[in-house]
Amino acid sequence: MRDLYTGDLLSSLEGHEKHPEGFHFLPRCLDAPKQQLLMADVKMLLAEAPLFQQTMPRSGAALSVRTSNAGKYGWVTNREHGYRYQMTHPVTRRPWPKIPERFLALWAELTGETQMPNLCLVNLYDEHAKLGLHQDGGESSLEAPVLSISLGDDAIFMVGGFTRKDATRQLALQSGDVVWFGGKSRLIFHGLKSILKGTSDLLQSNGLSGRRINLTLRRIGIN
Ligand code: MD3
Ligand code: FE
Repeated sequence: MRDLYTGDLLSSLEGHEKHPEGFHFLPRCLDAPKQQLLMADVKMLLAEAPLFQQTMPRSGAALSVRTSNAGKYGWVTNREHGYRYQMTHPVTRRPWPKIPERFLALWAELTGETQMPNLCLVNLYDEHAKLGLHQDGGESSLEAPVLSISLGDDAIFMVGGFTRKDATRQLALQSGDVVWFGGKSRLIFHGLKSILKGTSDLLQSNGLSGRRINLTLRRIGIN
């Protein structure tokens, strides 16, 4: 692991236009009609697997985002059991719904991967929601990329380096933006600083409370 913290990847993070190796930012990748189709899928998904409140390991503090999942696995956390992947919804105890076909088609088209993701995390942010600087779980397969779709209000995202202390730069994510990244860039610290309330009415016009939805597709390997 150590070698991931050194080398030219870090210096490549310093320029504002530059992104880390393996990091692809596709601004306005999805037009308004495509965003509406994705929202229709999200609504069906949430009807089957309602949003729930996650809590942090140990402290039990509530995350400000509400969450659901689709796919074979879901990412869940609570005070008692900490972060984990599990095959059932913690409230309904049912298996997660299938990942909508449209999400899979985007994954294949944009990443060129032939193997499909088995986890789709749905994060819903209200106007005050934030996500502190963190590194995504390194236990999942690092060969597969991660693809993230932003819908709704603009957000100020923070992209750091390979240690918590590294400087962060800000990336504005708008509705229809896609970020996908693989390789070492999977281990970069990142977080969500703020939601720019009222920059989109995509959620409201679809009858959803909250300001922004992020869909994250991953393929995790659980042995
Ligand atoms: C990683 N969610 O749930 S990942 C998470 O907007 C999470 O809800 C983000 O981080 C969200 O763990 C979406 C999008 C993303 C964007 C840029 C990154 C992840 C990144 C840059 C470096 C590393
Ligand atoms: Fe993350």
